[in-house]
Amino acid sequence: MAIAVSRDGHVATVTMDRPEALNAFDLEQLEALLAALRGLRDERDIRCAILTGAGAKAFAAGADIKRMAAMGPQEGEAFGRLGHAVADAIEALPQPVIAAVNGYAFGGGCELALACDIRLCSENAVFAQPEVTLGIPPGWGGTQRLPRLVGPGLAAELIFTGRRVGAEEALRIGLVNAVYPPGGLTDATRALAERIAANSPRAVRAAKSAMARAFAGEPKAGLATEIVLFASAFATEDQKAGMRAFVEKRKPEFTGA
Ligand code: DAK
Repeated sequence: MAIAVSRDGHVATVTMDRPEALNAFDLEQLEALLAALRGLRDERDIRCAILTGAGAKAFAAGADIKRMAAMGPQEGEAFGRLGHAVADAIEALPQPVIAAVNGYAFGGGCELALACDIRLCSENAVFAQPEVTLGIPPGWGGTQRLPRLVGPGLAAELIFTGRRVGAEEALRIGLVNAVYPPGGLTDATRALAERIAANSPRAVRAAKSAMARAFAGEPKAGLATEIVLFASAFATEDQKAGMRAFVEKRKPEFTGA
């Protein structure tokens, strides 16, 4: 199963479970994740959710580049809309969502972590928005959510270069709230979730709902623009060149076509 959901008391844990591809998202996995999130929405007994990745290496290495390599603009747009729907579903869950980032969080993986309310990570976590190195811009909300979290200048540097951010830097720039040894992340995340779950669920939901207003209005227009720009990248030679190079394990040469 690509997505596993477990429940313990008032806490649900959603695990992206495709470790052989570092939990990269294909269409089926995204659909399963969306269904799992929508299922939690109506569970009154669940007061806090945790999103994490299976295995010791990755939270999620982003969208499945091997699948995306062959996509044209229409498929690209559909895939992008599904990724947006998942990120929106995380944000729209009435319960708080904590990302437990246990390794690589690249591209769409980083963007899903950005859509969570709180991010904790292990010392081996690595974050990146490497899309431009693949011939596409970020497409699941990174252009809107990363600047809000770390500030526009730093977000611009990270998105325009695609450079990797380790756990220590992630903590310093406010990308994560705390860093734990790899063996300690699960317990620490669980403890935080339980602390939240011990509070009034009604009050916590109301607080989350009110805080979402900080993300209403203009940023929604930004997200819509992002989908259109992302989809048009799938009509370019650079997208083909970037993704083909990843699949063939070599460096791409971009012409701008
Ligand atoms: N997709 C598919 N397969 C992936 C993958 C990915 N994103 N990441 C890793 N894998 C696969 C590798 O190909 C490899 O498979 P095999 O060769 O064994 O068959 C296996 O997972 C293990 O990976 P590595 O051998 O590469 O492991 P390493 O430890 O050497 O390196 C790495 C780990 C995370 C540094 C490396 O795997 C890597 O650079 N992966 C790519 C990460 C990346 O660039 N992610 C961003 C993807 S772009 C959309 C909007 C947004 C998006 C999509 C659509 N629309 C609006 C249409 C999202 C875009 C992205 O997320």
